[in-house]
Amino acid sequence: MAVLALFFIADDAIAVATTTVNKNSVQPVTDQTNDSDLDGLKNYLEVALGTDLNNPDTDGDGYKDGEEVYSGYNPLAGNKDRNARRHVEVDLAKQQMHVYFNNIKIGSIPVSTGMIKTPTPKGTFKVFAKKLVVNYIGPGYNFPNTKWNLEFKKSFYLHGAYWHDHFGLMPMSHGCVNIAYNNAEFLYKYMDVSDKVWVYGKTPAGRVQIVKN
Ligand SMILES: [Ca+2]
Ligand SMILES: [Ca+2]
Repeated sequence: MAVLALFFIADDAIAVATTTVNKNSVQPVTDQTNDSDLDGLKNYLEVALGTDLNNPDTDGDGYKDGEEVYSGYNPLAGNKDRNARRHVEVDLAKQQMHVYFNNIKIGSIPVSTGMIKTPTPKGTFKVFAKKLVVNYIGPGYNFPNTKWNLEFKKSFYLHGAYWHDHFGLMPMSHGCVNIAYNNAEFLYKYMDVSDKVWVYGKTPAGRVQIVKN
């Protein structure tokens, strides 16, 4: 009974506190979903990246903080400055790609990597070429006019894939990292030549068991 009473007191305290909070006030930064200034950048990311929680355009350059970060631009520098550290990490075991801005994870993208016999190379690489369209043709496959290609090792790309939808589920490729077109377009615009690509983990033989981070 004593424990129950404590819970009731705690609940009452929370109820009082929430009713006195102004709707426009900043929510706790531990909230992973809130975006107080509606600029497309969550509060906890604004704190981590040093932008203003209550100003949608911290550097006053006409572009919202969220727009800038998710396009790879520096939200603190103005004038479409791309001076920032962008990188991606590909977790083969989970078939997920994590996207980082100044070493803060800003999102994850489900991917489909190389199969066991044609694995995606592991290690640290840099994007060295951006190609809008590539024709992928080889033994047993022919995927012409493939959009959004980022080459990170000779003949190995992060790229859009229109011929399947097994992203986040299982390896399907001959070594490249397959991405849904909308995500591949985002990534193509986000990453610059010389941005880092880190590939790690063990390629699953079939479907992945865990798809969450
Ligand atoms: Ca925000
Ligand atoms: Ca701005």
